[in-house]
Amino acid sequence: MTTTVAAAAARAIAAAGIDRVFGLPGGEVLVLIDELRKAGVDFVLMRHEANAGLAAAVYGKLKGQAGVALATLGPGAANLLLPVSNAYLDQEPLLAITAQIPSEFPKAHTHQLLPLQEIYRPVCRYVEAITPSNVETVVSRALDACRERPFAVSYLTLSARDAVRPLAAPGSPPPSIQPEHRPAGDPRQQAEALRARLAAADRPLVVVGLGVDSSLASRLRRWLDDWNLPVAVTPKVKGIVDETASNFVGVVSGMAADGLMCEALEAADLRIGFGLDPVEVDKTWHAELPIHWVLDAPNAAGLLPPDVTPVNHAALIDALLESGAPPRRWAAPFASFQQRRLALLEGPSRPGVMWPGDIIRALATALPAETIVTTDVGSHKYLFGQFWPSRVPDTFWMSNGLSGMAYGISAAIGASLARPGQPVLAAVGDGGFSMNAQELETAERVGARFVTIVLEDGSYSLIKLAQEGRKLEPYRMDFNRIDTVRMAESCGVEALRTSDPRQLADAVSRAMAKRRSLVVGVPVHYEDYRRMF
Ligand SMILES: Cc1ncc(C[n+]2csc(CCOP(=O)(O)OP(=O)(O)O)c2C)c(N)n1
Repeated sequence: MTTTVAAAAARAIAAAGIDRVFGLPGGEVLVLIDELRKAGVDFVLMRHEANAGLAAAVYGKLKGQAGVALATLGPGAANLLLPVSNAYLDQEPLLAITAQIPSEFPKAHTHQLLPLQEIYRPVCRYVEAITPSNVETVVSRALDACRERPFAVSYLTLSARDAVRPLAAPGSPPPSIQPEHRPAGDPRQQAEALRARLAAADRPLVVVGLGVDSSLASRLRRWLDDWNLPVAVTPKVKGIVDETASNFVGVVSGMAADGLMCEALEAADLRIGFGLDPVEVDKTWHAELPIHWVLDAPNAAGLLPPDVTPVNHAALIDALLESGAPPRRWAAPFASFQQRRLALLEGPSRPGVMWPGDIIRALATALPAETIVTTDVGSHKYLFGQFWPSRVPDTFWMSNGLSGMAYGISAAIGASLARPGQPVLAAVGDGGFSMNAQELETAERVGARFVTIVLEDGSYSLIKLAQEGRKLEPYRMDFNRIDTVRMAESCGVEALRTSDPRQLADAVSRAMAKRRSLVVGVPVHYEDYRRMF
């Protein structure tokens, strides 16, 4: 039997070890979905392409592969642009595949025709059409391109006509694309230079960012702990160090307590940007304060600060550990910042709502350290980003480079499918929840089990606080409440509402123990967030 282009593409995806593709179909991708099925690749049917792409990227990264998302042409491809943009800025390996109008169609055929490759190209490392003559190489090249650090997005189109054509003799192979790398310097020399700078510093602060691979966590922790170095992280690498350890200073990059974190950064007399990527930073301190950059690849958009020689992170940490005793002892130079940070979790309780700090404390007590936490974007993201005590690598997921709402539930689906034995918690606002709560039905159907906490304040609270901060008239930031509990129940998920921290902790523990999904509506007052920002 002749092999079709769709069959060859599906086999290439399966041969790369990919067992799930996330998407939403159109008639133009039916043949590819069928070939994926035959090749043993499950199609995770979702209710919006954006959610499919977000789930795919988390799934892929947790499995150590590229995530793969599939959508139809035109509207499906337009919807898929959001997670592609997210993976581009948050540096997650993602292969996006969509249909496209066959190139041989008459020029006058403009129905659903968008210049997809041109639209996707600025945010993708690799963009190609799958054709009968390149399918044998183009899929694996696209997968390789997005898995090269810094991770990126590849985008392939396949027309419904090409999908059913037999393979043709290979033409000239599509180019393989590698990101440009400046050669790394000598790790021993770089370690010596860093030692010398640390020896001269009274208040050094290591800021670990998105550019550090989580596989380095144990070596990184050994260096930081052996030398008792104060450390801060950005949200995308929460868990790479133990945030309950005594040398942990806090989370920098626009979360709660950001003013305090900016003060700490200014108080440091040596800032070591270890894999720090300014894509996560919503202020300009990364360009204004001197930073000793320790980067092993360019940052988002291919940027590397001028005059910075890349390092190999693993080799540098090894060289530091082998370089002997710490160059100096530091006696908790950020202790007052650490105390002030934790004090922000304390606050008054109001009747009928839960103080945000109590939500964190109740959940942190109820859930084991290996719990994977995902968030949406809003005030609750600032809360969890700063105060959720991450202890294990790869257990915290938020959209931060792009900072797009409605990430949490999709990310939880991807995480739960990738790590079925691990507890997963999605913390979302009621605004974001109403953008994609329907994916709770997807989760139930595909066996993704997780607990969702919906912080209910009847508003886009982060933007409402910004409106107040700018002394603008209160205008159009509140919405009528949708009943979270009934919405969850209509998707087949148990749900309850509580403003009692103990009841929250008990309900979450019970659901996790039974491996059942649960949605908990937690009323909060938007003004309480202001005390923590
Ligand atoms: C897709 C998208 N649209 C708009 C925004 C701007 N935005 C950031 S936070 C926010 C409010 C989110 O409200 P909600 O989900 O209820 O969370 P809360 O701030 O109340 O915790 C908005 C509108 C965004 N980041 N992403």
